[in-house]
Amino acid sequence: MVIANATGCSSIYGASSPVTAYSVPWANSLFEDNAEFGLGMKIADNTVKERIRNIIKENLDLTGTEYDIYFNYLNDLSVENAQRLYDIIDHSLLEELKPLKAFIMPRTYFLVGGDGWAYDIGYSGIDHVLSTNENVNILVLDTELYSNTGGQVSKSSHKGSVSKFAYNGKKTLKKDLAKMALAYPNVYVASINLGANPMHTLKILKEAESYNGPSILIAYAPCIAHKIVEGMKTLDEEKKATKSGYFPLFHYNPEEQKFYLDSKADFDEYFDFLLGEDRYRKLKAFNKEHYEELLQDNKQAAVDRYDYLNELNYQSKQK
Ligand SMILES: Cc1ncc(C[n+]2csc(CCOP(=O)(O)OP(=O)(O)O)c2C)c(N)n1
Repeated sequence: MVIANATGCSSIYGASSPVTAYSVPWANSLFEDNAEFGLGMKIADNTVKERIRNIIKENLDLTGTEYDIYFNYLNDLSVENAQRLYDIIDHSLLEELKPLKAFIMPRTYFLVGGDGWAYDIGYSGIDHVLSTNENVNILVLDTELYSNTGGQVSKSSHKGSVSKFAYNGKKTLKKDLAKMALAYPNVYVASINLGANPMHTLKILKEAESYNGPSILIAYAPCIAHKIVEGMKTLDEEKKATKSGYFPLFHYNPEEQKFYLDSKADFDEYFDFLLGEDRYRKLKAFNKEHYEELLQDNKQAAVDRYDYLNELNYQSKQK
């Protein structure tokens, strides 16, 4: 596995040199081009793998008793076939292959970053990656604001949320990134939330990783800038976000061309969830005139979103 990380909390807290939370090859480029950065890594890997295949094809007659190992690698780049080749490469007669040893195994690419990256500044790169058929996985850690620079409003922020540059509450609705990604029939799209459903998160991560094409996973992520009234009990807060219908779980698998809505929603708990965080609770003080209307619109958008997801789920079942 290789990670391309956009600048943000995942890179700053996750990899503050000389310590790093990442135990896999990891690199950070810029906030504005992380999708392109990760796609470039994948294309470079494809190119070297193509060279490996060409070397093998041209020299199959030199492989002797190990012919099957080379031949199987050409036919199917599974982990098992790659491992067999990897294990014998040090004594291979194909000298040209030896310097390419590190590229023999298949690799999983994850392009990771926040919503400031994915919804805003780096969106055109994300869109480009989704338009290709490359096997890369995009993981969006959705805090619904620019966390690492202190909590500025982003296109992912909800209507009525208070943040920097939106002290009176955001005037417009949250951008529906999943809906935009669903416009590409070849893209695996999912909404996940660890605290709400850990097994679902795990299943989706595995399924997206094994899908041979682009995937985008939008993961709910509580943030210190949300000012959760009960403190940073993040797993509890995640649970509430999904249970109240604020952050529904779903996935679309292009292999089956099926959409699944994976969570229920109890909208009676919606305002309890909102008012459990100062980013919504403080709106009354900052915007006496419009706070009720903004928060009502926020809830209505959640109800409409859930209805839309439910409809997709229903249509999928009819197929
Ligand atoms: C082009 C550019 N603009 C601004 C910055 C400063 N900057 C670094 S991290 C960041 C916020 C990242 O927010 P987000 O993508 O939502 O990630 P989070 O910190 O929430 O995980 C900003 C604005 C930058 N690095 N590059």
